Amino acid sequence: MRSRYDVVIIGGGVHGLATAYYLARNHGITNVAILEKSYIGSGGSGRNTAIVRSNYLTPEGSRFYDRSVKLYEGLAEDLNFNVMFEQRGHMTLAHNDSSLRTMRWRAEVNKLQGIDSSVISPAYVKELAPYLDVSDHPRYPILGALWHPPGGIIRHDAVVWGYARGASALGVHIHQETELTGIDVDGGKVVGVQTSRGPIATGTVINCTAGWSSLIAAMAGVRLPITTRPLQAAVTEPVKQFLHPVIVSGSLHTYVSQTARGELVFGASVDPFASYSTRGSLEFTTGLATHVLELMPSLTNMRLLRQWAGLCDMTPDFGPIIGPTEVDGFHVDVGWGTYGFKAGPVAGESVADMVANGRPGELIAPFGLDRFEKGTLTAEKGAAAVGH
Ligand code: PYC
Repeated sequence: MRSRYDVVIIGGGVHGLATAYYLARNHGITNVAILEKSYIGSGGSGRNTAIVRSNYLTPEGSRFYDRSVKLYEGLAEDLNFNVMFEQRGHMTLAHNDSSLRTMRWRAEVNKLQGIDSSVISPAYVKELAPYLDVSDHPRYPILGALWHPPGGIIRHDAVVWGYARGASALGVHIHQETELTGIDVDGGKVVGVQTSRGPIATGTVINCTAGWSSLIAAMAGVRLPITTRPLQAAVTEPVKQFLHPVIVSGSLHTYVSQTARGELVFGASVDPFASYSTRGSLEFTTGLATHVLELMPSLTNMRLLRQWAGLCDMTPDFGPIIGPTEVDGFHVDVGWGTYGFKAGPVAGESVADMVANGRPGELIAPFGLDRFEKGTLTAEKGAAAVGH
């Protein structure tokens, strides 16, 4: 570990690693350290359900996440690392008139941004996902769906390892098992950090964490409007391929995809309480099973193998907080709620750009911390995979 770095990034997940990679590759800034208190990808980047999409509700959200989809499309080639991105299509089911209306709204916003999204009929839903119950007698009938062909799934660990290898090859130092213990601020400006392995002098610190982002910001004296909630997920035993697209049901609080290995990966809404726990609960499993069987009754004999939780930093408007803070040199890339993994590449690219150029670019300008004072909130809740 050097005694001084030009940039210190807190968090060795996809956001921190991508930021370091683009700082080095796009801007030649290589005297960069990433501090990770555990191992790379041990937080949200290794706990999410690996879904990538850009079918958001607001123009600024759709535009932003679409850049991420584009970066994900070229990532294997860019990093020379097989990230196994499979654009199988992303289908959000509408079980009532009001969700159908939101799906139409999202489809129109998406189309205006040049994003492939449209509302499809129950017959086409059945064609794309034959195991779904599209009869008219379920408790939650399928009235249609938002269909987004560029969406899909990716190998999230490979994304982490690919960015880490790319950044490291360009000279970035990745310090695992190195915990941030303090941020030194003098006269309103960052001058260094304290770590479990000693102090580092620096004029630029970027908070790229999830789960602990508000506690880390507090070390610099910055308050963030964030509450942290667990989000649980589970995986089944592997079975023969039968489910091609990613299926989302907001009303049933669940989403499911099938990995290349054949396992079904399920997720749900965030837990209804603030916590830093990453353990699964029986309540989640029983709720999940009930909802999944309403969608696909034929799964009744499948067995769950594992369940776990990740931590989601929820903001009042479901938009992230990216940009400078009132402390000179202390930047944040936080507050991703349940959207963090899919934003990794574009957040990394944009934050690197902001640090190199000294101001936030167009794509991230709507997501500044000052919006909570100005009242210019982003309203991205309607694009959540499931209701929260
Ligand atoms: O927004 O697509 C999503 C999502 C899936 C799991 C968590 N968030």
